[in-house]
Amino acid sequence: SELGVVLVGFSGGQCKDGVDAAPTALVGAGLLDQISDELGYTLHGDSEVHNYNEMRPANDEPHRGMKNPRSVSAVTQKLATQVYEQAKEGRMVLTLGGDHSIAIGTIAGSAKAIRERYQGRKEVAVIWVDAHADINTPETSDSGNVHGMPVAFLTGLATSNEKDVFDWLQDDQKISTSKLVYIGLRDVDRGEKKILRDHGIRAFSMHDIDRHGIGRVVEMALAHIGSDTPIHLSFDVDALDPMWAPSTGTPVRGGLTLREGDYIAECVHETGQLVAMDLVEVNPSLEVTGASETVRAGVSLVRCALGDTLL
Ligand code: DIR
Ligand code: MN
Ligand code: MN
Ligand code: MN
Repeated sequence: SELGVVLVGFSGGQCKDGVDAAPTALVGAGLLDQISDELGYTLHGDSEVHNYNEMRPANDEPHRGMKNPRSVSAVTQKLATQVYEQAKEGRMVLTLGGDHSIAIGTIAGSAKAIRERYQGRKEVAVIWVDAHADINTPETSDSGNVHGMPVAFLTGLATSNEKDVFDWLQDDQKISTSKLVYIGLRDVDRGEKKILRDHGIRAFSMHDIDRHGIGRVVEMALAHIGSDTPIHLSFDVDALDPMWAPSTGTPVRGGLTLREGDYIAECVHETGQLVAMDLVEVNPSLEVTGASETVRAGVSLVRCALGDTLL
């Protein structure tokens, strides 16, 4: 089958350098070669990493508390087009980030392409695997980092009319809160908890995984989405416990094992509904020990989502 590849060297959605080097590290670890040679995909799109940190406009003062708002807006607007162009060819799309702010673009691209593919009869669903909910509005955010806000913009819970600050995001690029499901949450801000509650958003925390086991949680998450809905899987590597993914900007203890992460990806693949995947927040420069533990985990997650089988 056909796979559109988007390689995003970008770190402007948060404050730590190095997350922009992840696509190069993942490709260097052989991920794309494995996807074509072992998993049999025909690759389209990027063969080189785009340095999106260079897109920074001259004036990028904070807006409503958001840091680098125009940079993130410009990058995600470009990504929305890139992902859309791949998806409209009927290809699955793999995006390697970069920080999680890039999902504003990738999911916008998927949402539009899927609406067009099914003439408005289907909407893309999103499975957001993360320690964090990333659903702060600019007003609820304590950090001002846009990587904590992508879901708010994508669902329309946050909007902007400011020129060059997400004013490009159209209704046909957005998703509905009823088609969103979280897995792995364990560090959710107070304002985010209220948003999740007020909008009845389906979320499986680490507590739910402890109670029901990963098998049942994935089953419930997929049941919520339904069997006829295309799925965009947005996987933040910090969903994994720092034991398996130490090199990430905001590690939180008590996370998924690598096997649990792989299991989620395998199950999403098995549905046959996967249309796009993001892998984000791998930061090779934060590696403490074991030079490529987090990169290896990332390679494994993507392979599983693309149909690598054990037997
Ligand atoms: C926090 C951290 N909720 C924020 N978010 C992170 O900045 O809004 N997301 N690290 O991955
Ligand atoms: Mn390109
Ligand atoms: Mn996170
Ligand atoms: Mn995230």
